[in-house]
Amino acid sequence: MNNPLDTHTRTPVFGLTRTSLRQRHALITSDGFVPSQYPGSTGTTAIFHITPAMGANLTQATIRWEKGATLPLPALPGVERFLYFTKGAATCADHGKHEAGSYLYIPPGGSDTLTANEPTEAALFEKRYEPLAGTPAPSSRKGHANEHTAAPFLGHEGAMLKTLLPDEPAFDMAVNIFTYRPGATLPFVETHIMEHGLLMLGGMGVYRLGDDWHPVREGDVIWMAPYCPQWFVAMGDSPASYLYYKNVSRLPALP
Ligand code: UGY
Ligand code: MN
Repeated sequence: MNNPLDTHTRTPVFGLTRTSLRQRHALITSDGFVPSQYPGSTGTTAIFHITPAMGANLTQATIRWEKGATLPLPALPGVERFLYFTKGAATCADHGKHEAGSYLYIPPGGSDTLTANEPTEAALFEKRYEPLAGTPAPSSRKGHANEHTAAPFLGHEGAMLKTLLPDEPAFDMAVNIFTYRPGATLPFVETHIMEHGLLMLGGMGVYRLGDDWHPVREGDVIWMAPYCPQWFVAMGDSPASYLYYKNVSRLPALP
């Protein structure tokens, strides 16, 4: 019998969901995902989880391609994109082949067309690039999460952090993977100017968002606006990991 509290499987649950939308943070769970056709493509859908329509400064989406379908990413002046592949395999016209665990950074104004070699899924982060006077914008980057070494976060061996993009002034975004052993925590409640878009890659735990505590697990999406107090504890029998975006290396806007 289906668990009546299970919101992961679209069991009828009498109007219940773990999804929670607040002014400064959101948890969006897969039972409520609604895909739309990706403009300019057949066989490709997008679920836009986080967008400026909710007050965010980024877009975070899940893109799904059928085998043979293409995802057009046209050049948009000043817009940068980061794709992290979670399933399948795709070939990019300009940036080679990708598989689960690999990533592609397309710099401001860049473009590509990605064709799926099998059913494929990727997380997409998109934002308007903030230029830095005297520093040229970055060039494209690609790689695989396995090529990066995780380091203890602030010396905590239970919370291991991989940074996928170079920590260089040209980059105004970071995309990282955090992996926690069960019971490990984000060492303190962070409150910072940087914004986050986050995808739970595996495992489970409890996320503190503002003054709310949410049970979270694989597939969940979280938005944290600037200054949203945040904390996490991993639970269960296996490690919990999440992919997350943050804006970095720029001064706050002045009024
Ligand atoms: O990079 C970060 O701000 C990270 N420690 N935040 C988070 O995991 N919520
Ligand atoms: Mn943070």
